[in-house]
Amino acid sequence: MDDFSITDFASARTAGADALRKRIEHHLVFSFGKDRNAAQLTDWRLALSRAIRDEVVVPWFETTRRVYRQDGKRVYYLSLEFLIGRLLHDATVNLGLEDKARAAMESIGIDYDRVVLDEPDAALGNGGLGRLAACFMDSMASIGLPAYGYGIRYDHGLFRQGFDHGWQTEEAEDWLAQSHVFEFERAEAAIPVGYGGEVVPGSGDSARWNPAETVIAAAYDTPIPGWQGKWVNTLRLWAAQPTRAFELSAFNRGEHVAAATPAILARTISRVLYPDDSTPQGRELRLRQEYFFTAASLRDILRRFEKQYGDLSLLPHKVAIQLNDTHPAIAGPELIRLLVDERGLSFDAAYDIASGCLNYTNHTLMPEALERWSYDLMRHVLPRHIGLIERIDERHASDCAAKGRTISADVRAIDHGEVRMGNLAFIMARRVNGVSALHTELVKQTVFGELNDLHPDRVVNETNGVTPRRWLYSCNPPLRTLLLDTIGDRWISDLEALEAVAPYADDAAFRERFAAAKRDNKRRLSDFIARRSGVAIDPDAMFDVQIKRLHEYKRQLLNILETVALYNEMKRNPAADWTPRVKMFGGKAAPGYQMAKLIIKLINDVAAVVNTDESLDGRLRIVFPANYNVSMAERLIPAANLSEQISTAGMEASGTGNMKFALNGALTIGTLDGANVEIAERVGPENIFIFGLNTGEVAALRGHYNPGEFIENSPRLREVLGQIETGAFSPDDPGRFHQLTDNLRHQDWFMLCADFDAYFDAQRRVDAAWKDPAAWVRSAILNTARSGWFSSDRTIRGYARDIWGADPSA
Ligand code: 26Q
Repeated sequence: MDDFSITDFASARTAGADALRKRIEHHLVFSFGKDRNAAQLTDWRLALSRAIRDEVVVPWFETTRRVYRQDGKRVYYLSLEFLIGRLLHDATVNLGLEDKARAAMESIGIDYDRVVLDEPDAALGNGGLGRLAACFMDSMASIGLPAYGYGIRYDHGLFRQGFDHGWQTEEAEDWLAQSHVFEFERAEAAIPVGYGGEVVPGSGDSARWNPAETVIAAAYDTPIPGWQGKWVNTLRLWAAQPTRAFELSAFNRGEHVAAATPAILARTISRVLYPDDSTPQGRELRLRQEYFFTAASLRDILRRFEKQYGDLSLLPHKVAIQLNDTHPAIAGPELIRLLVDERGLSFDAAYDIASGCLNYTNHTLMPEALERWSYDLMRHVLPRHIGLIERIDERHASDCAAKGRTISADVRAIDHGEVRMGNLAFIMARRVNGVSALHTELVKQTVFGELNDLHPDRVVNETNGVTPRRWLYSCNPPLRTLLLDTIGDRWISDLEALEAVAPYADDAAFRERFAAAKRDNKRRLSDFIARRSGVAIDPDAMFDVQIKRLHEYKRQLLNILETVALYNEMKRNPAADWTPRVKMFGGKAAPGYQMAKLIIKLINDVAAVVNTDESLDGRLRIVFPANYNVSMAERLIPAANLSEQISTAGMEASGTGNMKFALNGALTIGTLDGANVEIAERVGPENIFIFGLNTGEVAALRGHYNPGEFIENSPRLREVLGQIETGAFSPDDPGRFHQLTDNLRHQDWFMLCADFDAYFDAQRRVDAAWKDPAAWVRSAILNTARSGWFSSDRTIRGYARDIWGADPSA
């Protein structure tokens, strides 16, 4: 069939704002059944979103046809998290429809910006790993790579955070309440996924698995248009549904609840995103989630492959699968299972094919985040897979033996009654990558040291990046305009072109415009904070921002301790010329993570004291707006002057917030950790504030670390700990924070005490630098100019070249 004239539909991209307006009104009435006069803001948003979605469909079809014709390698990105945030503005911008959408909405009498802000965030992730997946989706479409994202369509994304007297509260998030207007339900693409049951040996290597239960994975597709809308990829998210077999007999007996129970249990699988809580509760559900989306995705991938090609040995030439951390690592045994049990291949042939397709990205070296499953749980939930994992382990051992290498228990996928997903992922991967240069070295030297020795070409580095479309063009209109005026628009699709603004750092007029753009953003943020938190802040103060998941290794605690020390100095010496600062915090603690929740309470308690202390003249403010998410990051980052990246060296795999801040002209105060190292190399030591122990020093100190010595030698730290311990910030409950302070005094795994003085001194260097506004702005401009390398377009080209062997078309 030809294009049945879909292209005859008037496209708003070629027609005027009028055509778009008509399409919006059409959707309001015919898609949502609303009368113009009764329509609320949300109705208009839904109608506009549908009109924008319409514009994606034709290029989406065209992309699909091109990919089919080009006959190249397809890339599949499997991730338990996609933290995509709001979609409407992103899609509008990428399609080049922003001006028309504004005009169309204005002619209707509605403010486009209000419409955009009405959209709830799709918070289908916890943090960096999920946001990276979202940036990658944008980049893969923008450089024209045939790619599919696969994940779970959670009913409830990451919880909504509130504060009750400074304590974190959690409420279910409900992003689907008003329907997800960008998606297309694909009822025909549903896939059954089995659990439990028994395994009957078959002929050769094959077996027949008779699962005890089956759930249906229902497909929902969200088109992802790249920059300028020329290429549109698909994000396919799976929702769990019961099989059609309705419990009719139970229902007819009047047992209505019993009849409904299996359906409820089936749907549980895609009910909620698991926060990184590392508690045993719900471990089985998490394993079921991992298998659910991995199994559905692999079947889908094979189906698409077999529609076009017959010969399964071609699979590694046509399919590259990226495992975003170990969460989909069951893909190894599952792909082998499909090839052996359902396609009749031998185990060895299947192993070779599967390990030619799979790749694994490691995002953390923290022992508690490395996934392990008990052997018994795995056997209970996935009885066929446990046997295959044993065979994978044996095959790997015998391959090593054949090369004259003996292996230790450390590299086994199964050991001590546990399945180690990191080793399984590594063994089955063609390539394994770290997410920054430093982290990649640590991957090779520490957790995967022996595996790296056995397979020295397997580990590669692909330093993370961020999409410039969302993290500069969309979130920072004043700076966008200045850049367009000054150096044109190449940077939007080739971020390293920002280098061309570096010479303007010495141009006083440009510096003034750069500073004005920052001030604009700060003023807008100040209004938002006043509305949200009721705290008045001075837009001319330094905005010092730490936004990220609450975690001990990220050391928000170090930041608040330093804030107290600064407060003490200001009180002791009120007449001094203190740099006015607003300390901003944002982030959620996993619901089961008591220490992290206590740190939130401490920050809020300190804020209550500092913000009401009149003697400071408002020169120090602490704000912690609740419910930090992608949309809040889009407000905070463009307004930041100082970016806090202060993890214990060796613990932050990369960081990506650090890149967003630098790109938007904030200076970093940070340790030599993760991608901070590479940021420092690029922006230059004079444009960044580095402090504290480095990775080698942390490792050397670890064996004989005694935080008491550091406390003893730091009068400031001693004073701060004493205040917290005697209830200076919690007079109603002086012992409230003893867990935090006891830990610092006697254990301090994250070495806050060791880094405290260096951090305090670095902050004073920051204060001093702020006193020379021209020099500060110069540094800020150079941060922007030299951050172009941190585009996720560059990262994705690296993956395509070094890992996937796939060709971008642009
Ligand atoms: C593991 C086991 C059981 C339950 C949950 C988990 C789990 C869930 C989420 C473990 C880790 C995560 C998320 C990790 C994450 O976001 N890592 C971040 O990834 C970014 C992208 O590479 C890096 O920039 C950050 O440094 C890293 O912390």
